[in-house]
Amino acid sequence: MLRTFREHHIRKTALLDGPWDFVTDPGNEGLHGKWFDRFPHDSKSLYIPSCWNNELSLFHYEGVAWYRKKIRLEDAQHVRLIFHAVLGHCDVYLNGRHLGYHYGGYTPFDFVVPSLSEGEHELIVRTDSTLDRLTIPTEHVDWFHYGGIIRSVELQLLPDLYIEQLKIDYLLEGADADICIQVRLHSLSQQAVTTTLKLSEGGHVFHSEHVKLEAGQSVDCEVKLHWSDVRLWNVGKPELYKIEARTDFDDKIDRIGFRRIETKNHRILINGTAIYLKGVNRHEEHPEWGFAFPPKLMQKDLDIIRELGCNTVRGSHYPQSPYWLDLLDEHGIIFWSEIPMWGAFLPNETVCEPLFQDRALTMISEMVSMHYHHPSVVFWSVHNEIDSRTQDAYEMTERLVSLVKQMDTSRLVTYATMHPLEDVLLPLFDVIGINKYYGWYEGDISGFRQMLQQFHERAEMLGAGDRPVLMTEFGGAGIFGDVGWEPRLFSEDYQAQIVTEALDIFRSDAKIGGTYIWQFADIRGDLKSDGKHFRDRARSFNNKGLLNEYRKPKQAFREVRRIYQSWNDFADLHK
Ligand code: ADA
Repeated sequence: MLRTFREHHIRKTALLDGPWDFVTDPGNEGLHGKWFDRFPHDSKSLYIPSCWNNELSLFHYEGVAWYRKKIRLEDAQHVRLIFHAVLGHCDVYLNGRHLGYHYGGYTPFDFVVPSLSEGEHELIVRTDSTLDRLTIPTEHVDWFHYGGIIRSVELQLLPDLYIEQLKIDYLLEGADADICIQVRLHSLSQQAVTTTLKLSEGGHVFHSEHVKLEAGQSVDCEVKLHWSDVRLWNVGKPELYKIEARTDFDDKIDRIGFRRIETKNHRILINGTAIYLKGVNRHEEHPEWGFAFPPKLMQKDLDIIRELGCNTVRGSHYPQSPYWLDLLDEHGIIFWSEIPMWGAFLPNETVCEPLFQDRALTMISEMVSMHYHHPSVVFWSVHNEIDSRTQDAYEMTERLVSLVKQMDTSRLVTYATMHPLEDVLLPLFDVIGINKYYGWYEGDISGFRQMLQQFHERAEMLGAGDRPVLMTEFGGAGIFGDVGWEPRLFSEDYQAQIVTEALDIFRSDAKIGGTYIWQFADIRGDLKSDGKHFRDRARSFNNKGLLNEYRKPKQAFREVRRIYQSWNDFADLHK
């Protein structure tokens, strides 16, 4: 299940999920041995989507693995293969022919194969999950190094003339929307083709035209409209519109919500009303499924997050599933989306590398395209905890921010800094996120007060004093079940104390616009006996979850629920 609604009624689509042939290639022999043409006989069967590390004996495997699926076509067809997410490097081969390469992890890529003959075809995928100094994330990252095809693979049968893209933009004035809909049609035909193009919403056709395409041509159709009195999407009050583009041969449905995003007096405004953000950081990860997170569990995460009283979630630290965002759209919950540039130990030389920057730019562009229509997305974040004190970081960040602004001017661009008192990037952003762990990694909890006071002065000095500031990470580890009388490090009691006292400090600071607790649920960590990082990750987990990894609540969950449920969603603008 990719979305909570159908994206096509006419176009034939099928998920290739299920058993694939699978073989690891620890010696990286497959390319030389032409495994894309001669798949090894000693493969096993692996269910897709999944992370291979969740299989017996493959827990620690990081490296190359090959997958094969045989597909059968009843007739010759134009075929589109969509890989909704594959971790790391990925090469795709069809019948021995290289279709293409993709680097990434959490965003889709696709291949169109015109006129594929009837009969059986062999689809082979080579993936490489190896992390190094130029991958995103790099090898030093605080989550488990999973590998695999983590989201569905989809097969679509395309007509000669198909809808390549549907893009919907609008400008809102009160409840009046100036809408611009772009539909890109592409022809795979040898002859000229004509079609009607109809646009509709809720069964009501509001635009119809005839379009002619020459052989092999792409045509962009642009439709401008003015709608009055639209129902606005809002926090806790979601209103959604399904827009359908339909030709004589094909269709594409997407969903939008009308809302205006602004900032004022350190606040985030939705439709002119200031919202106080009550959030958590959520990894889309589970010990049994890794990053191949099933929709059923997304529903459960949503229920728990609503029970907690949250009105926002930070998708730490990578683009999360469209299905998850559909759920947030449907419940009026704000989402922070980011790319997996996780920087706590990122050397400056890496930041300067063109390959590293190009990968980040591609990830941003794919993230923005994938989540473009979700009304829940309010923040695009370009990195987390890089060394934000250097000129090199400034130059790279300028490139990343300007790409986001080129692609989308309707949302806020942000990041999370771990160097709030030395950071040189503040003026580049619409909103500033601060990650700090007083009471855990440094000093005691009251340290937040002094840090924030200094931060606000510095932000003012750098010309960024008017920006909303969000506490994007804070917290401490509590091992599930370790409850007692004394608040020791790693006890549920001390974790609850850190989080509650910190929330109290932030709420009384008029320049803080909201809080994202680190973190929603415990996640697997990447620990090595000879590694120098993350030595405090007991059980090989990051234990700062309000819930454990199986979504059982800790004491901190109950405390935060009490606090978040007592706070209003709306904030005072005049403080
Ligand atoms: C960082 C980081 C998180 C996590 C956290 C922690 O701020 O952004 O991914 O590693 O620290 O638990 O230490």
